[in-house]
Amino acid sequence: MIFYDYWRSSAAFRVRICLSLKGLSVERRFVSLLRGEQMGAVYRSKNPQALVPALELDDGSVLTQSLAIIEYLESAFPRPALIPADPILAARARAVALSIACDIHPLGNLRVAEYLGRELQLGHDRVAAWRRHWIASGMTALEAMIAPAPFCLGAEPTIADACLAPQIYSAERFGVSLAAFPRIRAVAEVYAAHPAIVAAHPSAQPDAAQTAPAP
Ligand SMILES: N[C@@H](CCC(=O)N[C@@H](CS)C(=O)NCC(=O)O)C(=O)O
Repeated sequence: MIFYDYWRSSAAFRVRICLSLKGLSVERRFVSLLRGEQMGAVYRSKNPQALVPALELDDGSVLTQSLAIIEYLESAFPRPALIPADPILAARARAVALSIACDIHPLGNLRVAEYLGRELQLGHDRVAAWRRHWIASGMTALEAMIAPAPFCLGAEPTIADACLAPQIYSAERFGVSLAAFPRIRAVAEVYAAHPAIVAAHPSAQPDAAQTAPAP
C-alpha cells in the first residue's frame, strides 16, 4: 500500500495512528502542502479533492477521506479493532470522530484559512481568531462526549482516539488552551506515552524537517 501523507496534516495523522495501532507498514509518498503539491496534476489524479491523505492499494485502487480509509483498514485488517463491537459504543466512537472530521477540522483547513485571508482580506489575526473559535467550541463539546478510561471511550484506543489526538495537536498548534478541558488533557497524557500514537505524531515524520511557515 502507498500512503500519501504530509507530516502536519491532522487528517493524515488520523490514518497514521490507525496504521500504527494495527502494525501495518506502508510505502510513504509525501505531498508537501507547504509547496502546494496537493494541487498538482499528479496528486489530483490520485485524489480529485486535492486533499491529503490518500491510500493506494496494491491493486491500484485509491482511497480518500481519512475516515473512509480508516473504515477500510478496519474491514481489511480487523485486529486490533478500532471500532467497538458494541453498537452503542461504536456509534459513540464514530460520533467523536465525525464531530472532529466534519464539524471542527474543515473550518480551519488550509484552503479555508487562505480564502478568509486572501479573498475576504480578514488579516492574520482575525483568521487565527476564527480558527481558535471553532476549535475551542468543538472541543468544549468533545470534553462532554468522552469518558477517559484511559482512552476516549474505554480501555483500548478506537477511531475516536485516532481523531482526538490530531485534534489536540491542532489545538496546541493554533494556540487553543486545554486548561478548560480536564478529560481531554487526561487522554492527551495517555497519547503522549503510547508508542503507536507517538510514532504517528507529526514531529516523528520524515518530512517534518521542513521548517518554513505553517500551512
Ligand atoms: N475530510 C478530509 C479532509 C482532508 C484535508 O482537509 N486535508 C488537509 C490537511 S489536514 C489538506 O490536504 N489541506 C490542503 C488544502 O486545504 O489545500 C479527510 O478527512 O481526509
